[in-house]
Parts: sequence; C-alpha cells; structure tokens
Amino acid sequence: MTPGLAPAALAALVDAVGADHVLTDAEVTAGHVVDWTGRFRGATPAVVRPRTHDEVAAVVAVARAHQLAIVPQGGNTGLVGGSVPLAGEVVLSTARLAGVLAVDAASGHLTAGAGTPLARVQDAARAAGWAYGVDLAARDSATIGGNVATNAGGLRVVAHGPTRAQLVGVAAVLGTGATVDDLGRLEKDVTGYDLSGLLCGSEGTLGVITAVRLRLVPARPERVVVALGFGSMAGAVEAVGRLRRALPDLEAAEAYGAAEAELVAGHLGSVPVVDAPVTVVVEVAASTDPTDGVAEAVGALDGVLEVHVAADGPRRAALWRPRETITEAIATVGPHHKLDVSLPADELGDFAVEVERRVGEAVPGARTWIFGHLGDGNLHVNVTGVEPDDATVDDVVLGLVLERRGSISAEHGIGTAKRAWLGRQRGDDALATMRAIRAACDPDGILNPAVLL
Ligand code: FAD
Ligand code: 2HG
Ligand code: ZN
Repeated sequence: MTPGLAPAALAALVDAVGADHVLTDAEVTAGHVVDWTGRFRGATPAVVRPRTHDEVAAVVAVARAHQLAIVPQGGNTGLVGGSVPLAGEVVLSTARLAGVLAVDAASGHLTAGAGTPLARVQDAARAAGWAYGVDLAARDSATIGGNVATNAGGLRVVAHGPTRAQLVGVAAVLGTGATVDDLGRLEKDVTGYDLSGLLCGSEGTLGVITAVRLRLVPARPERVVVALGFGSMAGAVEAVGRLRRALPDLEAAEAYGAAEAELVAGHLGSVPVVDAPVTVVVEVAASTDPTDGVAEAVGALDGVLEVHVAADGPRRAALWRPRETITEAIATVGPHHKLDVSLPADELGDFAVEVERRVGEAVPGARTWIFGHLGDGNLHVNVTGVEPDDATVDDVVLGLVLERRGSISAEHGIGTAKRAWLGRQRGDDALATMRAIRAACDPDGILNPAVLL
C-alpha cells in the first residue's frame, strides 16, 4: 500500500520544488520504488525532484519540520537496497541536479551536479584532454553523486583507486540543514575535518550531495586488452599479482569462471571467448604502445592456458563484453543474492572453492556465480535459486569472509542488505562512533533511516 502524506507536508514540498516536480501518481513513481535487482521493493508517497542546492535545502527543511524521512536517489543502480523507500520514505531524486558545471583543464579538476551520469563525466574529462579514473558497467545510469555516496569502485581501482581517491570536495545539505560547500577546495588543503571525505561512502545517511568536484587523471590513449585462461582461481591470483608488479600501466585485472562465461554466452547468443576454468581480462593503458611490454609480462607467467590479444577499439570491447555483461545475465536467471566481498590475496583462491561448497551444502538447489575485480582482491559472489528473503546464503558467505579476514562489502556498500553484519565487521566502538557522527549530521533521523546502522 502506498503511504500517505499530510496535506500540509505535500503543500510544503510543492512550495519547495514546484508542483511539476512532486510526483505522487503510483504509476509515475513505480520505477523509483524498486531497486535494479528487483529484490528490494518499497512504496513512497512522493518523489521530489529539486533542481538546485537551495531547493534540496528547502526539501530537507520540509522533511525536518514535518518529520518526513527521505531516501536520496541517483540512478537507482545501487545493489544493496539503499536507494529505494523500504519504509515509506519520500524519494529525493537528483535527476534534475545534472550537468557538468566546469572543467578546470589547468588543474585537472571537474565539477558536476550530483545527478550527472558517470558516462557524461567521463566524456567531459576526455574532451578536456584528461580522463576520469572510475569506470563501471552501469556508467550510463549511475550518477556521480551516487558514486560518491557509495564510494563506488569498479573496473579501474587497481590503477586509480576508488571514487574516494578522485574526490576533491562536494556541496551537500546535511540532515541538520547545514550546507557543506567544498567545491572551491584546492588540491592541497588540510583545514580541519574532511567533511567531503566523510560524506563519501555515507550512503545518503548524513547529507544529500548536490554537486562534486573531482580530480582527473592523465589520458593514456594507447591500450591493449588481453584475455587469459587459467586452470584455477588461485593460479589467476598469482598471475595478476605478477602482472601488477611487471606492468606499472596496468589499468584493470578482472576475472570470471567458466560457468559465468557460458551463462553470458547463452545470454548474448555467442560462444565464450576463452575456454578455460578461469578467464582473466587485463587492460594496459599508456601514452605509447604498450604491446611489447604486455607480451613480455604475459610470456613470463606460469599456467596460462590461452591468450587473446586486442589492440583496436572493437576487439578490445569484444574481450570486455562478457565480463561487463555478467550482472545482466545473472539477472535473467531469477532472484539472486549479491555478496560483494574482498579478501587478502592469499585467501582468494581457496575462498572461491570453499564458498561454492558451503553454499551448496547449506542451501540445496542454490547456484553460486563468482567473478570480480581480481586486481583489488574483490570477488562478487552471486547466488541464484534462493528466495529473496532467505538470509541463509548471506550468512554462509559473509561468515566465511570474516573467518578469512575479508570485508563484507568491498564496493557496493552496506545499504539495508548487509546492515545486520556491519557490527560484526567493524566492532562496537566503531559502530558507536558512526552513530554519534550520524546523530550530529542528522539529529532528526530523516535521511535513509533504513540504511547502514
Ligand atoms: P543509487 O543507486 O541511486 O543510490 C545508491 C546509494 O547512494 C543509496 O543509499 C542512495 O540513498 C545514495 N545516494 C545516491 N545519490 C545520492 C546523493 N546525491 N546524495 C546522497 N546520497 C545519495 N558498483 C561498484 O562499486 N562497482 C562496479 O563495478 C559496479 N558495477 C555495476 C554494474 C551494474 C550493471 C549495476 C546495475 C550496478 C553496478 N554497481 C557497481 C553498483 C552501482 O552502480 C553503484 O553503487 C553506483 O555508485 C550507484 O550510483 P546511483 O546513482 O545509481 O545511486
Ligand atoms: C561488477 O563488478 C559490479 O560488475 C556488479 O560491481 C557485481 O553483479 C554484481 O554482483
Ligand atoms: Zn564490481
């Protein structure tokens, strides 16, 4: 059932953003109440679409005055149930806070509205002779504000770090109504607490980010992509470690198994690129042709079963396509649980075998899919054949992760999906400190009440 909104609260929201941008018709708001996976579905009395920082501040003021909870929502591509109104919240969509506002080519900084899709940020950086260091398959829908709110990782972390490493500063409205204005900050600045850094990864629980200033990276136009076959995940981990040491221009090192390759091939109507138990996709990017160095580094590896090399754009895209289509292909199998974990390098190979065994034992009929950002120690464990509400597989996978000194969330965040596990990972003192920070930034508890803590 759709939750209601008191007439005075509705009128105040209309005052804040204009009647055209307070959407209440359930048919119109339908796409905002269910997440990308379809696992998390809620309901909302209204979706509001502010266009400016001041309009966001006005919406937050209305929420405080009328005790309304808000879910900030960007592209709604988040994978942990944090971007949808599971407790009947008002959705604050950043869709109209979009656009690249400035590119400072001399300093290599770019400023964009929070609702700008990641792909538009990448385009603007490229047009200015730079590059943006973060990339992910959801680039056309995921917003830069959502990326900062989740500290998104993606396909280039091994080279440039996650979103946090690109962040110079944000503009945001905190739950108190106070403004954070760090858009004018410089590359070097140690004037007190890093409030923008605190908002990065806060998953919409401390403030609504309205704009971001990002650090760009040098463009490295000469690229080679190599797909390598290995006999096991442990062999692939060993090889990626060696490639990281041998190739300073390594831009990505990703992996997936034979079952994932077959699933994607079926979905795309093609055949797997590599016929081996594990495929590793490596990209190297430099200012001069890196092919010789890549050939030498690959030639020195042990246990390589197959090698496919691509230098021109279409063939590079063809080697990337299976890896980038896995999430979409898994979604066609049925409801699935997503566990996004990282492990110390020496645990990764064994973990990949053990997790499949334990899930199979705990939930007969469950199917485990494993792929991810091997260069960062980040594996995505997806499980199909399980009811959406059955937390057994989550407990099995995350329990094993903690046993093996790993992290229960490498890049997707905690959202609502992993809330019960945060204390086990971080401990009571860290949780108490997080609660105190949250209370200071959002004393009325209006921002994403169902997320994180
Ligand atoms: P949303 O999904 O709308 O929101 C995510 C969270 O951020 C929510 O808690 C929301 O409340 C909060 N939020 C959003 N905007 C704001 C704002 N302006 N201010 C405050 N809080 C805000 N993630 C990775 O890290 N790496 C990947 O490789 C990756 N690949 C993906 C591939 C696919 C096909 C899909 C569907 C998702 C993938 N993701 C990946 C997950 C997702 O794209 C990222 O988490 C992304 O950062 C979310 O951006 P969004 O704009 O869609 O945010
Ligand atoms: C990726 O790396 C994304 O492709 C999505 O982070 C992972 O679907 C997933 O579990
Ligand atoms: Zn990922």
